[in-house]
Amino acid sequence: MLKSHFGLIGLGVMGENLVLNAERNGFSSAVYNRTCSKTEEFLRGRGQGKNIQGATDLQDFVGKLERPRRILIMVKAGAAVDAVIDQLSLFLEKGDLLIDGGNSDYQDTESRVKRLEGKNLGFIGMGVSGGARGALEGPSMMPGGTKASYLAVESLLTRMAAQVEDGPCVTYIGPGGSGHLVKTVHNGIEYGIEQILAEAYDLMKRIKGMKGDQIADILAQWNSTEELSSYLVEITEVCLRTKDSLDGADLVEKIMDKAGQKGTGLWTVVTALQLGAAVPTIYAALNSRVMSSMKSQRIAAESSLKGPAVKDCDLGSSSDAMSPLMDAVVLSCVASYAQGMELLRIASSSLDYSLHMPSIAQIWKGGCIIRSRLLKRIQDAFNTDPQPVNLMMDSWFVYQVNQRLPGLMKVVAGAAEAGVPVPCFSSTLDYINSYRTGRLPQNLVQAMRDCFGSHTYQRLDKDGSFHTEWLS
Ligand code: NBP
Repeated sequence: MLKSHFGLIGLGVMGENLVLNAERNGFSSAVYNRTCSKTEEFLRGRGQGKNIQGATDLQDFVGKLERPRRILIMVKAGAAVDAVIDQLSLFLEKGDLLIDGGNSDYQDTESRVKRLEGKNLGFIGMGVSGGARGALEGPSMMPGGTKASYLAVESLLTRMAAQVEDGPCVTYIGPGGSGHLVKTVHNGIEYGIEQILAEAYDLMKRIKGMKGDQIADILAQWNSTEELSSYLVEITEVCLRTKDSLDGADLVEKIMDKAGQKGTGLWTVVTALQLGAAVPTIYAALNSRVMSSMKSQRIAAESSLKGPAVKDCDLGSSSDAMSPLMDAVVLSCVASYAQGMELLRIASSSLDYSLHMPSIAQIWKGGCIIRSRLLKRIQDAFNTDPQPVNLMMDSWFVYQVNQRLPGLMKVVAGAAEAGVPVPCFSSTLDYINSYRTGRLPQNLVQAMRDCFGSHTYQRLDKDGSFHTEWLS
């Protein structure tokens, strides 16, 4: 049998769809999965009649690939990736190239790139976004590693990727673990937008008493606007319209209100804290998932900790697309992107990644979970100024903030009076209010620190470090 162009290890949801994508684009493929029965099942099912051959062990798999070998690893992130690399390395030869397409920690990727490039093997750490469907039809891909390794797989990746008006949704991200860092931050932004839409749903449901279809109608209106047209708004509308086949009621109302928060969302926040980047909207989304997991405590507290009775407030009406609520959603989404981009800008400089911000916005415009029309505005902003201090200072975004801030304030105030939690909306409001305040109260924090710990402080009116004997 002829040797295959491309190899894939890990026939999970993503691997299966990615190999079908590669094959459809003209790359004959070989596949291997730790549990052999899955490989057989795949070849008898979706892989049947395709230019895809199966392998029973890693030596057999490597032997089926043309040289230099190009192998995509799609297994669970963490120890499984190292296990696969270690076993596979025994059979690889100089010039062969591995791509880890899972959601790996960018610091693990940093060390894998060094370890494998040191053995004359190429290694790319690549974020892949788009879920099962994106993997099959065209995902957004974020490959990092050496430029030489990227060039060796560029034609494969550009053909597999989603396409938008200005090109494929893949580009060389940068050295080391940069591809996985960018994917991590992509997922942090995704956490933010998901929570923002959940808060909007909760307010419409609890304060206005709206049902799934009525809320979905509002989302359909939002999805037709430049500011909110996006994949996540689109699928949220679908989720809200879906009925339970058992009784025809809204299916979302039957789903347990608990969400996990390990992996990329957590890493986004930890990395931001380590690098000194402010990501309060994204952090609020992560924290909301933590709070959601305390289901039994929340049920117990419901009867003891008394808040106000839920009462009406001005969220707008269906005839104006719930205008103040839309303002809150738009500004919170803008804040999620702005915070994620700011984190990437700071990481790029701290880690020497030389990230090209307009290209990152460009490859997120299609294929991935956070794709949206807003990303065109973000791309334009970074094309105008590749290193803006903050996306919100671009003229189009300045206009959005100034127009929509009163709406966001109204919604946060109304939610507070009604006792309904809106962590992303309120964090966004604090973020914007802090960012636009020339003098914050940290002068008093510095005074306290000097008072109890002689930490010294700086003055506005003269240079140097100062200490006062506050308690004498
Ligand atoms: P999973 O994350 O569920 O991983 C399943 C695959 O990992 C199977 O092929 C399994 O083999 C293999 N595997 C495991 Br688990 N431990 C292994 C080990 N020690 N050695 C060899 N193989 C091992 O699959 P997935 O959802 O397709 O995700 C793959 C990667 O892509 C993950 O890092 C994920 O975070 C990332 N990702 C997922 C999505 C998504 O929407 N699902 C999107 C973007 C990225 P087995 O069959 O023998 O158990």
